[in-house]
Parts: sequence; structure tokens; C-alpha cells
Amino acid sequence: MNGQSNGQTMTDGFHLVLDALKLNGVENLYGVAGIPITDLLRLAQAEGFRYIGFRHEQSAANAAAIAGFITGKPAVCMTVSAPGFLNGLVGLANATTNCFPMVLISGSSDRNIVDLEQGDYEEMDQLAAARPYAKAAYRVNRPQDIGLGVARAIRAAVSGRPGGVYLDLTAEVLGSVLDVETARKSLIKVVDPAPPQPPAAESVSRALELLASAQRPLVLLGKGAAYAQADDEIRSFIETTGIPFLPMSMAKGLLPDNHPQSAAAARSFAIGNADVVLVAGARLNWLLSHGKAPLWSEQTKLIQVDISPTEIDSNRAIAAPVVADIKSAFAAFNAALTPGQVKPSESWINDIATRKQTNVEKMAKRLNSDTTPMNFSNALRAVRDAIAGTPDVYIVNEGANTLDFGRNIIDMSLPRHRLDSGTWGVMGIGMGYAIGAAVESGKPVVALEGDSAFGFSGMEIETICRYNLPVVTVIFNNNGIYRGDKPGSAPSPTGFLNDARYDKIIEAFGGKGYHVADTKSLQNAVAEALASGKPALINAVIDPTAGTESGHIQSLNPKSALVTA
Ligand code: ADP
Ligand code: TZD
Ligand code: MG
Repeated sequence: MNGQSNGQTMTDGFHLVLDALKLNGVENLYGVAGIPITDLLRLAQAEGFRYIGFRHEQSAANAAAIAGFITGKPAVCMTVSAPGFLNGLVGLANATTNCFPMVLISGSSDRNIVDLEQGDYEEMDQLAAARPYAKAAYRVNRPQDIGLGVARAIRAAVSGRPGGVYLDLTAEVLGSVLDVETARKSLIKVVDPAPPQPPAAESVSRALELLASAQRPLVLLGKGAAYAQADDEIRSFIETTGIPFLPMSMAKGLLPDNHPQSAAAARSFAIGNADVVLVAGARLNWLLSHGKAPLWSEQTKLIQVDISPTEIDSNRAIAAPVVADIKSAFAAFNAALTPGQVKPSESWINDIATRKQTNVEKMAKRLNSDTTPMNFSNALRAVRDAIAGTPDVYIVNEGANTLDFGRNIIDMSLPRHRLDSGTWGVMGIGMGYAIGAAVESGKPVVALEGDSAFGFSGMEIETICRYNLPVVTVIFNNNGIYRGDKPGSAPSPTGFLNDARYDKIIEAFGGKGYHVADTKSLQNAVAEALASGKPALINAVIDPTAGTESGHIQSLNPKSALVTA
């Protein structure tokens, strides 16, 4: 116990929170300081935690969320009351939506004032506000419950379908004292926080029998499969059966994108023509057209592996549900599989290969052209070539066109290394994810950012410079959301300043800025910045007319039902 070290017999809430986190293996803390948590953060540093202080709580929470995705352990974000909490809540909600484990701990005002709405400093009923957006939300009102509150938060975040958990700590509880012996006994080390959930044997044989009947099988991997850290089991299953596979964007790299069985370059053909699709760790949400036509055929039969039973049949009928954790499920598939039991037809493999080749050739024309200014394809080719020798680089990606082109052009070869806008298609994850990835992994990060997307978290460039993190941010600067305005016209709802120099921002903080307008300079800048291992920001000039409205999801814009004569 901390309090004991200087001969004291009493400890307090501040020490207990840190003791509880340390006991459960938490080493990094992300947050923004202020009343009532400043002393808690100071103490955390003194106690050996690595504390990363941000400029805005949303980025701190995003960093914790992505740390959870990368490591499989819930990371912790700490904020002040009311507005700081609300800023962090956006990141918590995003973590829950994406099934990433994290814990948001916010200090809160005294209950007696909040509950009678007497107008305290930063007064808010934070627990009630958090509940709809969190997987679970708890408040600790007594120091002897801190250990239990932390334990429950960690288990809730990481067990079953992972998500964000809110833990409310009142200013009063932080300051209260407790005798050291009672405090010690109150701490809980969470045993087996995310236990395996093996599948029922019948569900495994039902799934394999269906696959065995298939001529045109397909495996669709989602970010739940990447999160599950079942890399060997999944790869072995796919390679043994020879089934073509398709990764969702954050599942890229689970098997390398250049794997011969990847059907990514023939995505709609593969989904539309498969007779059996095994969906693993992916929801049939808007990103998969809800499993419906025209992308999907009604005849296709589905196997779905998911840890959450209520995911099954959520958007269309699932012929063979396998409710289990993905590591156990694929281990069970591999154990039950008999040689030659599952065999994709030769024509299916050939048809996919032909499609792939046609599409790759079509794309190559745009990729290999050189234009001034650059377009998304050739600029991303330059980035791709610059990072080719650094397969362990983490890629962060957000924007509309920058995201859609980036997903297709930047190949991944390692799992959990592509971090992007995810389930919500949200802007603002960029710098938080980049910082979280750099801190947790110690590896270089390249953040591919639309100029609009970057703006949501751009001030964290100072955070990146302050901690000297190896983050290279590339701004695809097309002067706006989707596209830029015509020079000289008044700003439209989507237009930004023409020719803004984002590279100057990082120079204010001592980082290295680059301003590039052609592919050769872009490639050199990315290569040099990556090799330096230091913070850099590259302002890449992109043709303001190159983007399309909403990128690849233009069809989601509502259209008026008003019929004009
Ligand atoms: P994507 O966006 O890549 O399609 P989603 O976020 O929609 O992926 O889906 C992830 C799914 O993975 C969720 O339904 C979640 O319940 C599931 N999941 C998360 N972790 C595991 C796990 N360890 N085992 C099985 N399923 C998991
Ligand atoms: N706000 C939030 C939090 N998330 C969003 N997704 C949006 C607004 C709407 N939006 C998109 O869906 S993409 C986008 C916005 C504002 C930015 C697109 O512009 P960009 O990328 O500069 O980042 P491109 O390359 O110019 O398309
Ligand atoms: Mg833009």
C-alpha cells in the first residue's frame, strides 16, 4: 500500500485508485488535468504510471480506445467533471460502438449538491449521462468500494463483447481516508477478465457441414476477428480449406493483403456470388449493406461467428450461428475439420482471380499516373511506396476520399495495424488513435488524414511533439470536406481556405513540416520523416476537384421525396 511506505497507517482515495489500477496491470493513463483529478495525475506519475496529457478529452479517450483494440486490455482515460467528462464521453461512445474495451474515469462534483441541483462547479449527473453510451457505468461513493469499482469496470470492459465503461469518482471519495489494512483488503485483482467462450460442438459441426456443401465459399473477417488475437487459428483455417477471404477495413493484415486467397480486389463479386459466407467478428451493419441486395444474394447461406448472441439474425437469417469467442471457435473448426471436407470449386477460385486481375489493372492506370496537383490515387501510391520497407508501421486513416482510397491502396501485412474511422465513419479519431498506437507499441505511425478530418483533433500535434512520438501525419489537402471551392468564391458549406499550410502548425511546436505538391516529393518526405523517428507533418497538395461528395457512400445522403414536375 502506498500510504504505508512512509509509516502512515491511513491511506486515501487518490492512492487507492492507483493501487487498484496497478494491481490490474494498468500502466498507461490518458487524460486532461483539472479539478478534481490534478493531484491524482501527479501522484500517478510519481507512482510510475506513464501519463499522456492531451489538449482535448475526446482525443485522450480515443487513444485509450485504440489502446484497448491493439492490446486486448482496457486502457484508462481520466477527465475532469461535466464538460471534460462530456468531451471524453464521445470517445467512450465510439469505443462502445466499435467494441473496443476502455474505462473512462471522471471526477465528479459532490453528490449532495449535484443531486439537489444547487449549482456546483462543473455540476452534472455524469453517471446518468454516461449510461446510454457505455457498456456499463458505475459510481464509487465510499473509499472502501474503489477496488471493487475498478475491478467491475475492467471486467465489464473486456469480457464478452468488449466496450467502453464509465467509472464515476466523486471528489469526496478521492479525498476520503481509510486505514491501510481495510484498504488493502478492499482491492480486487480481476481473475480471468475475458474468459474463453468455446462454441457448442453442434454449432461447429453445423457450420462445417454447411461449408462442406458449398461450391463458392467465402470467409469475411471483421475487426472483432482482429481484436480476438486468433491470428494463427484463422490463418490456418483459411489456408487449410483454401477458402477465399475478405477483410473489413480494420481486419486488413490479419492475413496479408497480398495473400493469394485475398478476394479484396473482387469484393462485390465475391460477396454477391458466394453460396456460403462465413462471417467472423463483423456485424452485418451498413458497412456490409445489412446483408441485403444488391450487394448480397438472397440465396447465399450464412455462418456467423460472434461472441454476442444477439448479433445473430440481426439483419438477415443466419443458417449456422456459432456463438463463441473467435479464438476458441477457429480452434474448434481446425480440430473438427477433416481433410478435403471443405473444398471451394476450381471455377470459383478462377473467377475471383480473373476479377481481381481486371480490377487491379484498372486501378493501376490511376495509381501510376503522375499529375500536378496530385489526386488521391497517385498521392497514396507515393505513401504506399515510401512505407513499403516498414511493414510494422501503424496506419491511422480518416476522411472521406482519403479514407476510401486509403483503405484500398495501402496494403497491410500485420494484424491490428490499420486503425480508422470504424463503425461510425467518425471524424476526429486521427491524432488520438495515432498517439495511442505510438504509446502502446513504441512503433512508428503514419496518419493519413483528410484536411477536414485532421481539424477535429489537430491540436494534438502539440501532444505528439511534447512526447516526441514517431508519428508522421500526412494531410491530403484538397481545400475542404470532399472537395475545395472554386478560387475567389465565398466559402461553401464544404469549402475551407485555399492552400492552407498545415505544415506550419507542427513547426510551431518544434516538429518537422513538409509542403509537397508532387508524388516524388511526397514519397521522399514520408520516407525521410519515417526514418527520422520524430514527429512530422506533411501538407500534400491534392487537386481540389479530385474528390467525390461523401467518398464511396454518396448514396447515404438523403434525397428529397418531393416530386418536381
Ligand atoms: P467490422 O466493422 O470490421 O465489420 P464490427 O465492429 O461490425 O466489425 O463487428 C465486430 C464483431 O466482433 C462484434 O459483433 C463483436 O461482438 C464481435 N467480437 C468482438 N470480439 C470478439 C471475440 N473475441 N470473439 C468473437 N466475436 C467478437
Ligand atoms: N463530424 C463527425 C464527427 N464525423 C463525420 N463523419 C462528419 C462530421 C461528416 N464528415 C464525413 O462523413 S467525412 C468528413 C466529414 C466532415 C470530412 C471529409 O473531408 P476530408 O476528406 O477533408 O477529411 P476528403 O479526402 O476531402 O474527402
Ligand atoms: Mg478534404
